[in-house]
Amino acid sequence: MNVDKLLIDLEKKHPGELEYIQAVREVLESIEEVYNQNPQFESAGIIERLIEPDRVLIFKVPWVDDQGQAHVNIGYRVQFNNAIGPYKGGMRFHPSVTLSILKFLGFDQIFKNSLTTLPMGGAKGGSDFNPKGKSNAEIMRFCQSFMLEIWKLIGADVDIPAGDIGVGGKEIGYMFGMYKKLTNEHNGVMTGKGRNWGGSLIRPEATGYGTVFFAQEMLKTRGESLMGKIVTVSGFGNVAWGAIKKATELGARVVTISGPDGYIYDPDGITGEKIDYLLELRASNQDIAKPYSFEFPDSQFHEGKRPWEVKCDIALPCATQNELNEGDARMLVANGCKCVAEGANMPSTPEALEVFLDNRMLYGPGKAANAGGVATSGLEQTQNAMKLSWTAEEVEAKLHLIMVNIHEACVKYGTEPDGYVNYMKGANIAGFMKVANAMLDQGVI
Ligand code: NDP
Ligand code: 2IT
Repeated sequence: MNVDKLLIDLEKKHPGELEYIQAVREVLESIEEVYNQNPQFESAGIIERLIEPDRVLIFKVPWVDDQGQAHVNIGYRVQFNNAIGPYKGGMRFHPSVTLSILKFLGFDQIFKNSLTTLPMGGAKGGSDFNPKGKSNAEIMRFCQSFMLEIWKLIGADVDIPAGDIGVGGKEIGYMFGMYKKLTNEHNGVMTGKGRNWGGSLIRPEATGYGTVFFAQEMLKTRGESLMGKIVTVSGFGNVAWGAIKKATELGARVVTISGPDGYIYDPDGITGEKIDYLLELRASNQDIAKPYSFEFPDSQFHEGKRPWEVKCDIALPCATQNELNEGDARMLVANGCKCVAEGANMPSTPEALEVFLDNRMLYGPGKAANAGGVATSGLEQTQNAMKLSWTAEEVEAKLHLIMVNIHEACVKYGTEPDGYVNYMKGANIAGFMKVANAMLDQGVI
């Protein structure tokens, strides 16, 4: 494999798709050595076939607001690869959504889903629709219009969407309702469903819990734990919320959260009633950081800034892609941070990654550290197929085991001659090998 040539060709075919190229580059650079040791991959064109999505659906989503005004957004579903199982991945509703962002997310999802050990291929979808400030009726009409296009492409054994930024239980409910109406089938076609109609317990918390379990495993390799550690978290969405809950339960103190408007530093720790207050703000689609600082005066709001300047032992980026750059990474190192576990997808820029690796930090890349969300989606599918539901304890125990196993796979493939574990390389190689071998078995299709 010639990484430079592959990337030049890809950029020519897809000009301006920066996030997609960034995600592909990281994987190609990690797997180059093992790929070249397996000539059967080259002759079967595995990498050329893997870096292009199987198909992309792009469509118009017309909807009407509460004043009777019509609007149009763009909708997408990127079905990337289904070698090891049906297409699986979330939906993102955010004004920043582009095809490039959904292609990077769908591409990374292939390897993440492979790491979970469950039979799931990679996909992603979404829209540039902004749910912020919209009424429930507007969100419902949008979700229904969106589903009117994608229902033909998805199915419980074909492609199983779920949540991501801007898509939680409410949006899944509205989309599922329309799917049910169109097909007359009530099945596991989406995950993240309500707990009364097929949703798994622990799914809302699962990504954040899994990220903390992954951090716990990384810390163990250096004889450490979360007890007494200071943790900085970015975002305050589904992922950040779960991470804060679990980190606090394991004895750490979480001192930051953030939104696009800035971050909150709360030296006493973000726990209990403070979390309830944040959830209320989120449920009403409001910004969270500034109101929090008014409600809890011992905290400080840092407008327009990111939380990586705060001294911490562990950093958990849980907001969005490229939210932690080289300068932020250097600041974390200078402040004594030893461990970064990514709840978000690709939150660290390539330059930031270099800083983490050069400084021999415990660095858990998103496709390993946030795989607990999709893994629990997989567990939801299993419960749907078996037509039963597991208790919260059962689901959490399975999630925990999956995260421990993902950590082990990263150690197996990512340990360098001096003993340092490059989890990024380990995750990419472990995820890739399974998919590549499945593609070999299934012929050139
Ligand atoms: P949510 O919509 O619940 O939360 C997103 C959070 O990030 C919010 O706090 C939001 O702030 C903030 N945010 C969003 N966009 C930006 C931006 N451009 N700049 C700064 N802050 C921003 O999404 P999730 O918690 O589900 O997702 C967070 C990350 O985790 C994403 O990278 C997602 O891909 C990843 N992920 C999600 C999984 C899941 O199961 N949901 C699974 C694995 C990974 P505000 O609300 O104020 O806009
Ligand atoms: O990025 C992700 O792994 C998700 N948004 C969750 C995907 C899923 O299918 O649960």
